[in-house]
Amino acid sequence: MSKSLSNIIKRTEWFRHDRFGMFIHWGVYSIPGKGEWIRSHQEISVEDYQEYVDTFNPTKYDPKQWAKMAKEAGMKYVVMTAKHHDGYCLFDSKYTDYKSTNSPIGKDLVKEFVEAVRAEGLQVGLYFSLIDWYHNDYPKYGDMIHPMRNNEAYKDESIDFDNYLSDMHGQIEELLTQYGLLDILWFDYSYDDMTGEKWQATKIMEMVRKHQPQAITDNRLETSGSGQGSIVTDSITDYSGDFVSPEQLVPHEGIRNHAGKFVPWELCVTMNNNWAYNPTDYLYKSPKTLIRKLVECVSKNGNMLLNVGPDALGVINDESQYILREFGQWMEDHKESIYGCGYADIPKPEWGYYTRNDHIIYAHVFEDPIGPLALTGIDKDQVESVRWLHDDSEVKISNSWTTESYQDVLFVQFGEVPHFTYPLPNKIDSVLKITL
Ligand code: H79
Repeated sequence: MSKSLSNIIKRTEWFRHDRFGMFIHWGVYSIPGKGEWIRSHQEISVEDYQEYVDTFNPTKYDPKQWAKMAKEAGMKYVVMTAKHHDGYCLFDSKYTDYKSTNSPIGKDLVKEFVEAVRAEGLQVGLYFSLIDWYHNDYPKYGDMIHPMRNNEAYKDESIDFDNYLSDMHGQIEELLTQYGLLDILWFDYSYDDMTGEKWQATKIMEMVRKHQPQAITDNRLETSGSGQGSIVTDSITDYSGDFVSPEQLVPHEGIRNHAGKFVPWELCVTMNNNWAYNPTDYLYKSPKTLIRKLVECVSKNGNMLLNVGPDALGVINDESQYILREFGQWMEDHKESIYGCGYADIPKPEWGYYTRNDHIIYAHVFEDPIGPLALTGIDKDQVESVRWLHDDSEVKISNSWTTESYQDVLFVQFGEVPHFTYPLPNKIDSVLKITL
């Protein structure tokens, strides 16, 4: 099974079109509310973590509500943590007792999730941790990140890593066979020598192709959120994945392969500074900042997967809901400049970003101009019309700056558009639709 970038490009067609998705980090760790790394950060033993496992009872779990919020925000796909590094499964795995069907809630939460997301007409994905801090046969002492990395009791422990792999593969196969069609498998993550064939990644991909040939995968069977992997090289492995997954960082010029061709990529990003629920973390990015980041990703041929961390009961907090609603309002008027759009192949203008869909260029104007605005890089003679995207009103092409040297530059002059009247509303950016 050899892979090429053109296969990847074909497989990811819907993904590159849709551009915007929701990430959900949720599990037993949502109870202490200090993020999903709590066991590692505080070096908590399995025994001490058990109180959360015993009390996990998300009585307000309503994935239909989550899916609705995602849809109303303009998101087109949703990816949830079926299992995070703590090893706790939100699905009914026969390879472990550490699962939600054994909790007070007693439900297969993944099953309800995938059904709810599909019912909203969205694509559905599952996050699966390659790392497992619960399994007996996962390396502990001396591992970079394991909660027991410093615990001498595990120093001379012998483990059967093949047994771990067999259970881990078994769980992946359960997800691939018991939850209907999956659009994305989001594996997380490779580090140190824990990468590629150490996970028996070829075998994992054979299972994926056998059961879910349409599913796309991230690149983390090979790398972490700061790596790119073989997808950008001229020797793409079977387990390169279909997209690069930069974590908490927007690549400064998109992501291209060795030959200069763009590869699919997806920024995953938190609203505050935690993936899973942490009510003491108030450092939310503003809706305006996040909307601009989505635009920036699209302008560089990338996607954005925006995270929410519901609380232990399953409730998405007010701050996150507010951000989602602001996205929804902006997307209602401007989605045409996001879906199906990508890199415009025009140098970035100093006032914002261009996105493009074929013969239509969208100018995302981040600044209030004084006088005429230069739509730099666009051939004046090719322009058929310039309109505001939100109301289709015409924008005047300006003749107010016509010295010799600027005759070829396309200028527009904004009139009395509401965006620029006093008092300035806290409005997110408007978009010009330039038809060639
Ligand atoms: O699921 C989310 C994270 O839990 C997981 N990937 C996203 C999608 C993830 N978080 N961090 N990482 C993966 C990379 C790990 C970075 C580390 Fe560290 C730096 C591990 C050790 C040093 C961060 C800082 C975690 C511990 C200290």
